[in-house]
Parts: sequence; structure tokens; C-alpha cells
Amino acid sequence: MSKVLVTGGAGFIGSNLVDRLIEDNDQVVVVDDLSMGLKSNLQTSSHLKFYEHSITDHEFIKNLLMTEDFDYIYLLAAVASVADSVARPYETHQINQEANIFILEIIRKKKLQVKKILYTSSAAVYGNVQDLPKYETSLVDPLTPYAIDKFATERFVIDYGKLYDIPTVAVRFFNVYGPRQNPKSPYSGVLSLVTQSVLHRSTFTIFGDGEQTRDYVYIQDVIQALYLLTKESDVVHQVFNVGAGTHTSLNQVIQTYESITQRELKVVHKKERPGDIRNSFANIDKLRKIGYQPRFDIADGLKEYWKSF
Ligand code: UD2
Repeated sequence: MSKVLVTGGAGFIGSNLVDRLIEDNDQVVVVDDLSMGLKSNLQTSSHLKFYEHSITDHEFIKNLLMTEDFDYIYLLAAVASVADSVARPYETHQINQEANIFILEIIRKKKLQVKKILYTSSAAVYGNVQDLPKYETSLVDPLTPYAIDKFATERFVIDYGKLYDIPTVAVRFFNVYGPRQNPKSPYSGVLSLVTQSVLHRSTFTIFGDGEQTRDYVYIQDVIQALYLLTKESDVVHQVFNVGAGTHTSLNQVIQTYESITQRELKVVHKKERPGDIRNSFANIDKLRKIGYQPRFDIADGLKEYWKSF
């Protein structure tokens, strides 16, 4: 049984991770200010302690780290919306970068012994550079406060680890989808929006021709990757792409969904979203080398997702 801290544990990815940790009998502490996450995403369990708190509260974070003896720390708390980071660059920076560095700093100063700290970055760091697939060594071009903070923090986490001998690792998520992805915001992941439209038989808007592709990776594959990266003690001070390693167009997604659900989706086309990238997909060889095998292709993932409603 391990003691695990998940910041942002009430969010989409965090809460799915928490479920898996509890299933494995771990003792889990979640810190989430519920700005994006939902309390209802969390199960009630004697294995779970929940703090509705911002990670930017230094006193709180310091006390927490000093009183609990965490084996593993997953840093998922973030302002996850790019648009929000553009509207509030300074505040999002406090959350997406500064608060995470503060956690590292406490661990360094107090010489806390952790088995692994995992930081969650994003494919957004690659920006608009078009050569595909994206390797971890590909050129980065972070274009928004969100992407800049993600990239800078990922470097901090890795280099802090190297400099002060703290076992850290970072991941770059591609387009994660699955149960509990919140479809409420217009900036929600497209698959949660498509799902809502199929569910409510409402019209779905495709921006552009629908031929844009993404590396859609199902949440359970993401959990598999997070597990491998934390449990493999030799894997430190590196960054890993987390994707399915394939790319699918929006039109293909819709066709696949229609055949799974036997429902026809009404669509309208609008102009391409400004700044949208055309294609994106991950090279996941590095992750495969430590044993990762995506188990859900887009059809399997959508089937599972659909079953959750
Ligand atoms: C993702 C992230 C974004 C940023 C970017 C970096 C999400 C929600 N977005 O954007 O924050 O990190 O990666 O590369 O995680 N689309 C429609 N109709 C809709 C919504 C979307 O056609 O109602 C299109 C959209 O124009 C895009 C594609 O679907 O071409 C995927 O959109 P997305 O927002 O899910 O993901 P992405 O990769 O553009």
C-alpha cells in the first residue's frame, strides 16, 4: 500500500487515476479547488482524503507535504483551458507553474523522500510545427501562456530532479477522452462534445472540413502510462508522449460513433477555428519501451465511453 497525492484529483484524468489507485489499495489524498473538477467525480472511500483547496496556498501545501509521507505525487492540477490562460495569463501561471515549483522546493528543502513525482504536460508544447509524428525530441513551439507554462514546468520538474536528486518524470498528453470529461465548456475536448450531441441528438458543429486529425487516447490507456512511469523506479528525469500513436480524423470519429450507437449525428460546418492545428499525433516508442501498449483503438475507446452513459 502506497501513500499517494493527486493534485487536481477531482478532474477528468485525476479522478479516473484516483479510482485505479484505490482499487490497488493505495491511500490517496486529493487536493482540488473544484474550479474545473467535480466533487461528484470522487468516490467515498476510507482510502481517500479530499481537500477542497488551491495548490497555490503555500502554507497548506507545505503542511500537507510535511505531515503526510507521500510515496508518489501526481501533479495534475492546472487551469486546463488554453483560452482561460490567454484571458488570465498571470493567474494561470501561478497555478500551472509556480505552485508546482513550490511543491518541488518543499521536497528539496525538507529532504522529503518520494518514490516518484509525475508532472502532466501537454502536446500543446509542440505548437504549430507540422512535422509528424511528434517525438519527445521534436522542436517545441509553445504559443500560449498555457503551453509556455506547461513546457517550462516540465523542464523545471526534470531538471530539479536531476540537480537535487529527486525522482521526477513528465508526460505530454495528446487528446485524452473518456468518462468524466466535462463537456460544459466550449473548449472541452471534441470527443466529449460529440458524445453530448449523440446523446441528446443535438446538432454538432464541425469547425472546418472535419479532416483534421488528432491522436485520441482513451483514459484507461493514459492511466496505464501513468502507472508504468511512476512504478518503474529507473525511469526518471525524462519526458514521455502519451497518446495512442495513431491519428484519426473528426469525420472518422463521427462515422465510428454512428455505427457504434446506430444513431445518425446531425452536423453543421463552420469556419475553421483560428489557430487550430491541422494534424497531430504522437510517436510513442519511448513509452512502449517501458512496456506501454495502448489497448483501446478509437472504436474500442468510443464503445467504452458510450457504455458509461
Ligand atoms: C487541444 C487542447 C487545447 C490545446 C491543443 C494543443 C483540449 C480541449 N484542447 O486542442 O487546449 O492544448 O490541444 O494542440 O484539450 N472541433 C470541432 N467542433 C467542436 C470542437 C472542436 O470541430 O465543437 C475541432 C477543433 O476545431 C479541432 C478538433 O476538433 O480541429 C479537436 O479539437 P479539441 O479542442 O478537442 O483539441 P485540440 O487538439 O484542437
